[in-house]
This record gives sequence, C-alpha cells and structure tokens, in this order.
Amino acid sequence: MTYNCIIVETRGKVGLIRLNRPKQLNALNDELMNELGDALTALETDEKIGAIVVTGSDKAFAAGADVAETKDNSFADAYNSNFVTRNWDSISACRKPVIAAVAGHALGGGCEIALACDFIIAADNAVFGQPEVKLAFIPGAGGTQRLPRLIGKARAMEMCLTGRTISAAEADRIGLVCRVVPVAELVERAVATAAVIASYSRPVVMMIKECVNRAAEMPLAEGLLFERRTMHSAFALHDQKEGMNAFLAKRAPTFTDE
Ligand code: CO8
Repeated sequence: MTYNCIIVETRGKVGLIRLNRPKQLNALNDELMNELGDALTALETDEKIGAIVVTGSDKAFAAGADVAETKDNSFADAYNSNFVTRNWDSISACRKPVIAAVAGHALGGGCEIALACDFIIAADNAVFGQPEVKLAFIPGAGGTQRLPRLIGKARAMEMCLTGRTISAAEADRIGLVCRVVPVAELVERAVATAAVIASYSRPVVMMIKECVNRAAEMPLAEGLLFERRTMHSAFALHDQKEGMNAFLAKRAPTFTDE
C-alpha cells in the first residue's frame, strides 16, 4: 500500500514506519494519523512481523498537531468527528510492541505519539515538550495523563504548564526515554532492539506487554493477580516448553508462536 504521509518498510521481522511530511516537520493531520493507524493495523495482522518501530526524520519526529489544519475546528467538529480518539488509539491498542525512535522535535501531539508507544529510544538531538499552552490549547492526546505516570506529577505539570522543552539527556535522566543514542545510529539501533523482541515467542511478548501496561491502569493487588494468572497461562504454550527445554539442553530454541 502506498501512503502520502508515511513510509512503511519491513526489515526482517520488524515493521518500520517513518512519519514523512518534511515541509511541516511531520506535523500531524488526519491523513497522516489515518495512514499511521492503517499501517499499524496491517503490521499487527502480518504474521511475519514481531515488533514495530515508529520514527520521523533526523530533524523532527513530529512537531505536533498540524496547527493550520486544526485551528478552525469548532467544538461540534471535534466532538462529532471524535477528534484524536478516532485515529490515535490504534497506537496504544496495537498488541505487538511499538518502539518510538525519536530524533529532533517531539512536540505536542508528536510527544504524545511517542508516549503512546511502549518505550522511546531517543537520538542525542531529540527535544521533547508539550508546548500547547503557548497556543492557548491543551495536550489532548495523552500528554496530561501519560506524562505524569512516566515522569511524576511535578515534572509533567511543569512541562505542560510552561511549555518548556527538555533535551534527550534530561529525558533520559527523568525516565522518559530508555536510552539515548547518536542520531546517525537511531533507526539502526531501534530496529536492532525491535529485532531482539521479534525473535522471541510472539504470544509471550504480547502477554508481557499486556502485563506491563496493566501497571498503569490497575491497583497493585489487581495488577499482580493479572500478572500471576497470565504467567499461569503461559504454561499452556508450546513455546514455554521449547524455551525451557532448549535452555536445559544448551541449544537455541525454535519458537513457533504457539
Ligand atoms: N503545525 C503546522 N505546521 C508546522 C508545525 C505544526 N505543529 N510545526 C512546524 N510547522 C511548519 C512551520 O509552519 C514551517 O512552515 P513554513 O516553512 O511553510 O513556514 C515549517 O514547519 C518549518 O517550521 P519552522 O520554520 O518553525 O522551523 P524551526 O526549525 O524554526 O522551528 C519548531 C521548529 C520549534 C518545531 C517550530 O516549528 C514550532 O514551534 N512548531 C510548533 C510546535 C507546537 O506548538 N506544537 C504543538 C502543536 S498543538 C498540538 O500538538 C496539540 C495536540 C493535541 C492532540 C493532537 C491533535 C492532532
């Protein structure tokens, strides 16, 4: 499938999606978000794919919602068309792991796309921020909710209320990203990380993702119970037997995703 605003390729078992509106620094409009949702759904249903990387350019992951296309929305337009929810939830709903590989600006909705992914690998030139307040607007795609869960209320509140941007080094220090790499190596390193994940048993990877995501959504006791029951069910998988038998036999496992 050919897209106008994204480029999709596969590298082995990894799906790679590049946001591609260079003239607008990958500002997010409906067309791009519809295409991103479509590509994620296609990669999720592709049995050859085990993990997905979403990236932008060296200059911009995404500079936020497309202000020119958003500014004239009325409440009725936004509410009736289910603005944002309609075509944004496909990122967090994807059952396969999705890694954000962020270089350059990740601002507003761009930062929120990265936050909706499972984890972020940042290039050393990455800049994160929720500058909506400067436009008399609010982070509307998870910024006020995911950011405090990741970096704590004080830091999230300061970022959202002042619009201050933070560097890759600061993002690393406060736990917003899992790693910072040279910009020239970003995509290669993110794809390599995704390839490691994709080499494991797919149902086990999806179970782990489901469990970790419950940590943000459930009280501890309920999350622990969910984890325990999921772990019990993992004994039903052929891959669990294969993984443990292969370890004991000192050979490489062959997973069949069953
Ligand atoms: N929307 C539309 N166009 C944009 C955007 C944007 N968010 N960001 C940059 N552009 C365009 C510029 O207008 C410019 O176009 P042109 O060449 O035609 O003048 C081109 O991209 C290059 O931009 P700059 O000349 O400004 O480049 P600089 O390197 O000088 O600056 C910055 C880069 C700092 C990223 C700057 O462009 C900037 O501040 N951009 C806006 C950032 C911002 O405020 N983002 C938040 C937007 S609101 C939002 O995301 C709300 C989220 C709510 C939910 C999601 C809804 C979809």
